[in-house]
Amino acid sequence: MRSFLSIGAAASCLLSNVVATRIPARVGARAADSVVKPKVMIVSMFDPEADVWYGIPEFDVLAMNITIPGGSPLFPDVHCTANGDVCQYTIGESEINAATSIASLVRSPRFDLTTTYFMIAGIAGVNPEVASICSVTFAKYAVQVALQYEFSQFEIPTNFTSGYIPLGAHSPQQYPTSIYGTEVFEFNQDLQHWAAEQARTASLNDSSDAVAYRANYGVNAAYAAGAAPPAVYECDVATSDVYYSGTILGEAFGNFTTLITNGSGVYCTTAQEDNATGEALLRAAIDKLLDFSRVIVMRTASDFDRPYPGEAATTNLFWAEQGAFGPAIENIYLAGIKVVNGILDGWDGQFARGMNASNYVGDIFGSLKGSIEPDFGPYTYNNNPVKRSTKSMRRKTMKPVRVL
Ligand SMILES: *[C@@H]1O[C@H](CO)[C@@H](O)[C@H](O)[C@H]1NC(C)=O
Ligand SMILES: *[C@@H]1O[C@H](CO)[C@@H](O)[C@H](O)[C@H]1NC(C)=O
Ligand SMILES: *[C@@H]1O[C@H](CO)[C@@H](O)[C@H](O)[C@H]1NC(C)=O
Ligand SMILES: *[C@@H]1O[C@H](CO)[C@@H](O)[C@H](O)[C@H]1NC(C)=O
Ligand SMILES: *[C@@H]1O[C@H](CO)[C@@H](O)[C@H](O)[C@H]1NC(C)=O
Ligand SMILES: *[C@@H]1O[C@H](CO)[C@@H](O)[C@H](O)[C@H]1NC(C)=O
Ligand SMILES: *[C@H]1O[C@H](CO)[C@@H](O)[C@H](O)[C@H]1NC(C)=O
Repeated sequence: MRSFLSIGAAASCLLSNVVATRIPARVGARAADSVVKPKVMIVSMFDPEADVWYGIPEFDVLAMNITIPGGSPLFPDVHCTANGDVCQYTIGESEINAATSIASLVRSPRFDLTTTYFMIAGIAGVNPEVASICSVTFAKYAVQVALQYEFSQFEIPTNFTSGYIPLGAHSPQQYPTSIYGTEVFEFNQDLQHWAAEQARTASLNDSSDAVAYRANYGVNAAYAAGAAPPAVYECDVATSDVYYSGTILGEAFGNFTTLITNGSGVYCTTAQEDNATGEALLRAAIDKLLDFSRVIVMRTASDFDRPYPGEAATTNLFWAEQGAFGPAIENIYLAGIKVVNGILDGWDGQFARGMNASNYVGDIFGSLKGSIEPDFGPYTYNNNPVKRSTKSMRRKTMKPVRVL
């Protein structure tokens, strides 16, 4: 691993070709460090997701490496094109790595992210009720599904549908009464629609093993989408450090997604980071370091979250040759490049200004104080239910939350 100093020296040599997107260092930044203002920041979680962006014909993100103090020891550098327009950052897997890496990035003096589009681009498990393996999905919601009570399967009351119970509730179907703030994030739906449209122009990768495996799901009409060829979907992502698998937990977390989004979320993919990434981005957005309406969450489907009828859950997770990992990785690039190029090509006409969301964007607390009210959440904090109907009321009631 290279030290921060040597990277800084290397970067300042590279930076001698001054480019339009670079602006003078902010007060407080090291004199030798110039500030990079990316148009797009691609966020990967581990090597295979990152590698698809290296050695591609469209741009070279390995032209400039910038070490981020506080980043994952495995992935110390943000990688950028020479002109700083496109960067790629690997944040590490699971919630703690994701939150810590993003929190470090958004407060790095080496970057101005105020107009940057963040494209979270990773693989995920997929719900066969909504989509098939190798598909590409864009989320409106990210839901932290395992932020709940849990009993061992040996102690679950016989009348409970799963061992997970929302915090502060007394049964699985009850709405939580204790809200931490990271349960749900809602992203810009206009940007989600636009990104999905771009991705639909891509021709997606698939494999013969995946074709054979998904056909098994066709015997259950509820899994018709799981048996269909890969496509681009707009549906929501679950976040859980626990890599859960099987029909019962898939349904339980699907139910929780429905519950916590007041019926508007559709659980389709499961991964280990997006709510953590979302929270770190949201906190930076509160401090005006970035624009939360410029976040895209793209997940490609690398495996089914549950077995097909008749198959053991363990077979689906451990032993089956689903054949979707390679195509899902490939599809991050095939679909994602359309989104990145769309932003770059449309920068001057539209994307520099931003794309206003016609839906609420932000967290369950309404922390961003936008003009649109949250369409989910009970707005409770520390078990104190807070009724809000007006903006002025929200300001008052949200204040204690923001100082924490
Ligand atoms: C940036 O880092 C990658 C490895 O992570 C390396 O292959 C590449 O050469 C580096 N680029 C520069 C300009 O040093
Ligand atoms: C389960 O049964 C217990 C005891 O009869 C009851 O108190 C509880 O409400 C039931 N829970 C559900 C989810 O039905
Ligand atoms: C998927 O990608 C692999 C590896 O690049 C390639 O060999 C295969 O032909 C592609 N298949 C389709 C259906 O695009
Ligand atoms: C999911 O919700 C449905 C409808 O309320 C219910 O019938 C089902 O048992 C739930 N499944 C789980 C695993 O909680
Ligand atoms: C977004 O909305 C704001 C306030 O309603 C408006 O001033 C701005 O021009 C809009 N921006 C775009 C790109 O439409
Ligand atoms: C969401 O559902 C909860 C629980 O039913 C309710 O308290 C809350 O008011 C709902 N929120 C919205 C925005 O409808
Ligand atoms: C957390 O994940 C849930 C489900 O995937 C999603 O609806 C919510 O928007 C996410 N929150 C953030 C802050 O990303």
